Amino acid sequence: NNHKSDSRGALIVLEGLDRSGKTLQSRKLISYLEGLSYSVESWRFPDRNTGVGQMISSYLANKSELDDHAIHLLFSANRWEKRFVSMSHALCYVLLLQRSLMENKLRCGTTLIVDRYSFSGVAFSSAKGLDIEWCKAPEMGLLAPDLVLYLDIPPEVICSIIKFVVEVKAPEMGLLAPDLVLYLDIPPEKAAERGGYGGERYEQLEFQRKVVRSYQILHDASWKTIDACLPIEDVEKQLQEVVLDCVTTCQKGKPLSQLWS
Ligand code: Z5A
Repeated sequence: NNHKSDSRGALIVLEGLDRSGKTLQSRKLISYLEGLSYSVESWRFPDRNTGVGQMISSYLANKSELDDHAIHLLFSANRWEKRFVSMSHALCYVLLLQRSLMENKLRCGTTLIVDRYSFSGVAFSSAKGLDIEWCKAPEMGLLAPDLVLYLDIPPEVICSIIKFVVEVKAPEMGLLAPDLVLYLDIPPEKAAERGGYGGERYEQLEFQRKVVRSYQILHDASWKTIDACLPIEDVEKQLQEVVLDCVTTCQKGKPLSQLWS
């Protein structure tokens, strides 16, 4: 599927209230795209498998307490962790122009279906009363070093790397903006009727109503809203249509952009 040099995978995000069907529909989208022979991967936030993710998980399960600002920053850190490119050698790192794991995947032609992203971060924390601009800030661009040199290479190689880096354009530093945000729209009351609701910290009707209001503030014309109360197959069909369109556009070389830049 990856014929042109600037062809790439699409960054597709599913957002919505708890139990709106994001996980179910993410899985279905993955099977659908795989069936069409696209390279596709499923990501989700929070990623509970990392050290930061485990702290988040314990907080959500009411097993630990954290200041609202601190947990917001942990959710954000959980996304920044995905920028990390695990390389044992500085030369490889520099040759990849310090791209994040996410950017590398996209540029290698893999479409990412992401179950929740920065929009959840801002929607849930601002629903608690935190300032929305403060909530957006850690998603926009932490100061990152221009270059990290591992010290496991001979000095003469380091010199040639430094020369190389000075000559290449500085990479962008912020988190990537999705190519498509799919908002699975469901009234909080309906979501509460679905299986498994009520176990975690934020699964309370009154709070979920506030989250809806926060999502409404974040929502822009580029988002695609789907009625998540429709039968599963109908939601699936609508998602397939817009996702395929987006994947095709990205294959044609749509440039990547930074979130809220
Ligand atoms: N959070 C945050 O505060 N800051 C952040 O930065 C991030 C997240 C990223 C955990 O997220 C919490 O973290 C979340 C936001 C906050 N808190 N809340 N509330 P999570 O993603 O790990 O967990 P979740 O949102 O609670 O996901 P979920 O429970 O897995 O919901 P879902 O993925 O949207 O739904 P589902 O599992 O696909 O479906 C739920 C049920 O509904 C299931 O039985 C389905 O079969 C059924 N279903 C789905 N679609 C339909 C339709 N169309 N009709 C009927 N039944 C359906």
